[in-house]
Amino acid sequence: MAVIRNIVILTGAGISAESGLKTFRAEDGLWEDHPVEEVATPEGFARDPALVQRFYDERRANIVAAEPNAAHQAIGRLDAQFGGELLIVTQNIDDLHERGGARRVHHMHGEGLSVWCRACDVRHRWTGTLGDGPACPACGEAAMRPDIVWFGEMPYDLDRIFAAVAQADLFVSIGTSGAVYPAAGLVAEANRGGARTLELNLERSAGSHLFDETRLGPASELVPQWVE
Ligand code: BV8
Repeated sequence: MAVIRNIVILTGAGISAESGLKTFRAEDGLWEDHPVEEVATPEGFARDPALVQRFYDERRANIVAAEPNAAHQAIGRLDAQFGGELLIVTQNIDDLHERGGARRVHHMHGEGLSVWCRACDVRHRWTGTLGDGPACPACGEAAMRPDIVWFGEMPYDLDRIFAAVAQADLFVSIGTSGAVYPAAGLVAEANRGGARTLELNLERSAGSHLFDETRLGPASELVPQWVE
């Protein structure tokens, strides 16, 4: 077995499903409640900011009320024990990885508990609501938006993420449908870099054919089994 010095983990909504947070594409998915173009695009925000603020206010309240599950905790233990390079890239906007003990986490699509002032560009940790347009604590303007990467916006840390994937010995994808790019393109980058690729998911995803191995089941069972 080759020595594993460098691991990249990519997670999606499926890892937080057992913590009670909705995924996007299940039948009760978030997108069904609100058409994507209404709530997860800059155009939607410009058209109806109050609707979009309410949508993320609801998500923020759900995040605060949720608890990390056995999958988040297993990754937290891995982060504490693994002496090599580890990057946990999450598409999720919840903070359950951090509350599960993980430290080396990158939120490539932003964070539900972070808000961003469009007037002074300062970001703030925020667990309350934005629906009534509160003033920015830094500049006093009522110009705060969710610190979320919407469709058509540039994901965060892409250079750092692609560089880590290119160097990875092991790339593990957990709980994602592989529906959205550039996140869904990372496994192809990992294969190009010579990494071993493993998918842990409830069902086969759009990218399953690109993985060396796919294990099917709930993350709360598969992830602790893989970490131990
Ligand atoms: C961009 C934040 C320009 C919002 C999200 C080609 C290349 C580049 C871009 C594109 C391209 N083609 C199209 C595009 C545009 C677009 C895109 O990909 N569209 C899709 C619809 C075709 N991409 C973008 O706009 C991106 N930006 O392109 O900028 C650019 C790009 C590169 C370089 C230069 C410029 C930005 C996209 C980010 C949008 N924001 N989230 C919010 O959270 O409200 S996307 C959102 O959906 C997630 O963050 C995630 O990324 C994505 C997929 O969701 P998943 O997390 O996978 O969840 P899903 O419900 O789909 O699946 C859950 C899975 O879990 C399932 O497989 C299920 O079986 C499994 N599961 C369920 N329960 C469990 C489980 N598994 C284990 N255990 C369980 N218990």
